[in-house]
Amino acid sequence: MPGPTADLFADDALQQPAGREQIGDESYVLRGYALPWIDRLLPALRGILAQSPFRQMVTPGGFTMSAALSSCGALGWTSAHHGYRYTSLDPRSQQPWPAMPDELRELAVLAAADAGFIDFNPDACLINRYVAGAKMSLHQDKNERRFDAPVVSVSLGLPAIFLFGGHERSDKTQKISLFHGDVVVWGGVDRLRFHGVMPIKEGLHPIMGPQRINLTFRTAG
Ligand code: MD3
Ligand code: FE
Repeated sequence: MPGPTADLFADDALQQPAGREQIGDESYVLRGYALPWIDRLLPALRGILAQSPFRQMVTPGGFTMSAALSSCGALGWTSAHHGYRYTSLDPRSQQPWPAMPDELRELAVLAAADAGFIDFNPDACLINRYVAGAKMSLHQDKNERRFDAPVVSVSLGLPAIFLFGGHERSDKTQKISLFHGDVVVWGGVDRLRFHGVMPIKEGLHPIMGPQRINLTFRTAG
């Protein structure tokens, strides 16, 4: 029987709390989850970037990454000719990375718990900045010391098409649109799946302007 009553009994309405989309066995998109936090997030983000500004990194293969990067928390991610790694000092300032602000940590911990990962204790938050045309090629995140902790990502600004692959680079990918305020949690069996971001389309976000900023919280050390 079609109509509104039938819709209530559709599979996804039965299995998913409102606004939560399952994209893998242990991965969820929490639509708009960060929106109530934005007014606290943006000043915190500004403070971090004043201390450790965005910079474009060069991959070990000699390519300049199109997304610019910063970090906060005890560990930050860097890339250079010798390879990728987490460091406790920002190589640019030779100072510790900015501390992870409580409101950022709280958002990530609550989102992880909502996706079933209790006791998430992130020690690194990578901050990626994409302008139009910037992308992130398909890769795995395996510089963290252990893989039992999830990764939590917060999307801000311009929309992106996220590519979610499998455990082999050649596995087919699903495309997932991510918008301002969306939070994604990946963990467990999905933690080492290949993923990437398609080139960002030109645009002007009313709050964030001509860019997308993505925060990813990890337990790296
Ligand atoms: C899925 N960033 O910084 S966030 C990255 O939107 C990165 O800036 C993308 O990939 C971005 O490494 C995607 C999400 C993400 C991070 C880690 C994952 C997705 C993941 C690990 C496993 C599976
Ligand atoms: Fe990644």
